[in-house]
Amino acid sequence: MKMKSFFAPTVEEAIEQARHEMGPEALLVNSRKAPPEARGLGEYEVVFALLPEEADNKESQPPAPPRAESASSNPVTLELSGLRKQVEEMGRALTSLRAHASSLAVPAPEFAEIYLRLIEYDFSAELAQEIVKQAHARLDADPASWSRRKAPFEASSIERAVRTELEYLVSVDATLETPPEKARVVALVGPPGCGKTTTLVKLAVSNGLASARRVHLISADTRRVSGAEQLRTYAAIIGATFDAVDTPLGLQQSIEAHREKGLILVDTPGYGAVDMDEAAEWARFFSNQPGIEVHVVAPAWMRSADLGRVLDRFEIFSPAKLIFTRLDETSSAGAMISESVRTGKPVSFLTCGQQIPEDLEPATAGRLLELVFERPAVRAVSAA
Ligand SMILES: Nc1nc2c(ncn2[C@@H]2O[C@H](COP(=O)(O)OP(=O)(O)O)[C@@H](O)[C@H]2O)c(=O)[nH]1
Ligand SMILES: [Mg+2]
Repeated sequence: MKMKSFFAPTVEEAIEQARHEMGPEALLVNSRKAPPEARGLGEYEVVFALLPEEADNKESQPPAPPRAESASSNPVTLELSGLRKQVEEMGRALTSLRAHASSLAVPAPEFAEIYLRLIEYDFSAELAQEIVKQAHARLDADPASWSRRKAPFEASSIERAVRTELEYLVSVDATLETPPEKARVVALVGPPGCGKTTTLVKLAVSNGLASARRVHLISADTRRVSGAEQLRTYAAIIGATFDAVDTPLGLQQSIEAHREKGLILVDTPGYGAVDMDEAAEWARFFSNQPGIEVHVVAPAWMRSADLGRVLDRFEIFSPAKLIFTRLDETSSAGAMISESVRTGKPVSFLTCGQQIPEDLEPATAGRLLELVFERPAVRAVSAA
């Protein structure tokens, strides 16, 4: 069997290259984000295979004899014979694809398109495979499909089953109610510029002041000269009390002093990849405070792999939930869903613009799925 990888900026382009070079009989064996060491060649990798007899045939076929100039020069006859050849080629490709479906990343050939769509929307290859596998099992177990067991499932049924699977997988939790007799304390952590301070003020208004709940804001962002000042100004505008703190002890004292407030929101400095040593002291403190709920804030447009690295970096804070900002700058929810599933953390809030507090939404499965299913369809890509 001849196997070859093709790299390109999109899965479709990689498939086009493969088809061009290996011909219509070649089988799609796998598609995935290119591993980091091969990223220079293209963002996506597809692997195609030619089965032995096809590979052999291709190589050992004698050159076609010169065509006789007779009835075959008639344009209609030529067109018909061209079409017949195409149909035969498609039939051959389909037959071998069915026969070798078990070697594909999908449970049946008709699932290849939705699988590639999920990859295109930046779901991780592992999660896309799992979703497609479960959707297939769901359809297969449905008595309504038993009579048509031998026929391929229809695209609309596949999409419904994948949607159901995603609804089952997506986890959201936007509750910020005050526990009895205590304040609800929430801290936002994340990389610089991801929208922590803005989101914190949005939360203060929509989950606090709008429901007559008293709010206390704390900034631990004293690394930068103007870090805490931004939040102090917002606190004054929205009429919340405010403290700036330099140390975990200072934070603890500020929380204690405002226990009677319904909602205490803590802003933190943005830590880039090179700043994580500095983050260690705060991370230890937050990890040891079960009364403080930490949410990691990250932009929704991050690619799955980068988002994964950011979330892993902030794991030292023992975060409970994820907030995604800048939904207005992306149309893909694959990375958010993949990472929420991988880390086992629910998505709490989504933000979709700079307006305070309008551009904040409690996360819902429906909203995340909308981003997967109601964006313009990627051009149909079929493995057959
Ligand atoms: N387009 C867009 N911009 C946002 C969103 N959330 C925050 N921003 C902007 O991103 C910039 C950085 O936000 P900021 O809250 O200061 O980030 P921080 O450094 O994490 O505290 C500001 O200009 C915000 O107005 C959002 O959902 N969409
Ligand atoms: Mg900030």
